[in-house]
Amino acid sequence: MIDNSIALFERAVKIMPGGVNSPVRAFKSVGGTPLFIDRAEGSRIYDADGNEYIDYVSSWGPLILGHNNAAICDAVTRAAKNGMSFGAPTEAEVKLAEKIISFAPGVEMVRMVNSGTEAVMSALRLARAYTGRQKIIKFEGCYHGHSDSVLVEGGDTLIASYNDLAGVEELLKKKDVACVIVEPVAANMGVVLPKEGFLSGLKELCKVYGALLIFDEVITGFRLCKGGAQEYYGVCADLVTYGKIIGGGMPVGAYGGRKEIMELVAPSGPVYQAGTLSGNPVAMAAGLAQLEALENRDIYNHINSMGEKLACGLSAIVKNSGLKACVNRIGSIACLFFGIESADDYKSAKKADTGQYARYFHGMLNEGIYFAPSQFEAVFISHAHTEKDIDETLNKAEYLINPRFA
Ligand code: HOZ
Repeated sequence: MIDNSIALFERAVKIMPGGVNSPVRAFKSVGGTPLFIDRAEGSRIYDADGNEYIDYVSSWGPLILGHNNAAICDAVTRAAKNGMSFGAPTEAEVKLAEKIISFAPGVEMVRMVNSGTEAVMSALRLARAYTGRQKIIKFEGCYHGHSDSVLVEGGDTLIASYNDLAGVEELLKKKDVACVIVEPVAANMGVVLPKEGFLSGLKELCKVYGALLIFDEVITGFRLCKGGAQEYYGVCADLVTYGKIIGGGMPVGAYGGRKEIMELVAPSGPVYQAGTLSGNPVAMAAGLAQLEALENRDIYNHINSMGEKLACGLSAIVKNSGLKACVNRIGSIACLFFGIESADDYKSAKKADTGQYARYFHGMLNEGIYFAPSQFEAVFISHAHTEKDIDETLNKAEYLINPRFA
């Protein structure tokens, strides 16, 4: 029974576009009524009708420690009691910046902003100023927020295919390019992993052609390991963008990189960028509490092994059922693609059977398992997910994905 969600959605569609504040939440690609969430704890979320679910959305990635983590909640409560926003510098932002710099290879300076969209928008502007060039290269299927340059094709935005170094070089040869921006692990076309040598190849090409390399680590930052994709793949980008992943659940973002580049940002340089809520003390407190917790390697051991258990279990289930499907996974991020045997770029990922995913999504939801309401999103495992959660999820998936399911 989801009567309260249905009633809330009816009210919401009258006053908000599509009834939501971010499109994927509207369940358009899977059909049905979006669940309105009331509260969450650990690995569980509870909807407005009191139904309980094991949550694999994890607020789209940032809740590495799970919902309502005690250390983060305490830090947020303490900070909020001291004032919600000052529009002035605080110790909290210095501490979080120091922590990010100590975790992220090659990042010598950071600027806090409020979202990944803002971080990317600002990093692109900075790359253009640094190189004196206008064009950017982005990859088909990679998502970098909703600013104009990264949503369009054409003009100053050149599109390459993920994992295709030759295609990138072609573009770099023809045009004066300011930067190449990439999700080091693509996680907005489902999950698509970089092939061996792809990220280091991009670094090399950028060096040869005088462009900057930007890693959008909104998803991978601090989740793959402390140093994010840069450390995981041993490739240092020139600039890195972060979003929700540094906020422990609060709205936040940041971009950073080498000092000589970052010093072009106002007020030390001419690239203007500002924001009243940038470095907000409550968001900084949440982010700092999360990053401090991530000093403990056991957290990564746990989320990665739970990720492996879930992904291997799902692979085995689809294999035994005779369905064509594949699971892409890295650490605690995964995606089950229906209808295809592999996905290594946007074109192959787009061939996935979205109808079959929708049936899987609703079947699992009915059983109390909340996966992302789109084939082209990811599963995120948190430190709060237990072996029991994963076993329960796999048992339910095994029951659902049988020969009749196809
Ligand atoms: N960019 C997120 C999906 N990849 C947005 C999801 C949301 O919060 O609705």
